[in-house]
Amino acid sequence: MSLIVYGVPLSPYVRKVCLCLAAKQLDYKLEIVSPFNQPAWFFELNPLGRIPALKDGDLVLADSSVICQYLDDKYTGNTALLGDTVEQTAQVRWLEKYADYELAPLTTFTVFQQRVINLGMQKVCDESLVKLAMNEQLPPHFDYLEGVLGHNDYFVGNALTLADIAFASQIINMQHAGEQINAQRWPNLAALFERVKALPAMQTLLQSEQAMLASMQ
Ligand SMILES: N[C@@H](CCC(=O)N[C@@H](CS)C(=O)NCC(=O)O)C(=O)O
Repeated sequence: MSLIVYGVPLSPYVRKVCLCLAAKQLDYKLEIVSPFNQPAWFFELNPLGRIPALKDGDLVLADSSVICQYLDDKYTGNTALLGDTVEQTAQVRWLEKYADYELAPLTTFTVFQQRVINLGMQKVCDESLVKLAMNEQLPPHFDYLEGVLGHNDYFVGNALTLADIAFASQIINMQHAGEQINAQRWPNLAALFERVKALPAMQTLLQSEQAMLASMQ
């Protein structure tokens, strides 16, 4: 198999890459590299030590955005994950960045970090940080994204794109930490999340993630 993803299933960025690979119907192998204890050889693939990295034959890439855009460019096949027009592609990139850089610090690096990683490592969970993220910091982002989505089924071009995948990948971490998008306040966003979560590829990933979460308790 020529496609290898390096990382762990609970990383939202690894999840994003795996969902893109599945949408492209590409087979791949996931080689486990922990972001907390990377082996020395991994720094040859990514000098920053961050997961995910991808190997496609001789090509090595790091950063989930770069990887997903490469996959979309290289394996044009059945689905265009970055939209059908230049304008759509720009919108997808913006929303992907928004998820990766505005949601991630809260959904993953605060809520998930405190409730799941810290507790799994026998460290203290600072609930005040979780509450601040859920009650004050995330709502303006959800307001914005609810407005962008409107009553559409997906963020861009009414088809599944990397924008939806990146968004849902972050919300999954929040959900693993026991939190939900309030469906009364953000009904369209909550429905989008359920739509992406129902994808067979996501369901398959979630099964192995649940097993991993259970083993951490
Ligand atoms: N912008 C990067 C972010 C990747 C990232 O932050 N990964 C985390 C795990 S979720 C990591 O590897 N952290 C370890 C470190 O920074 O040393 C991407 O999209 O791939």
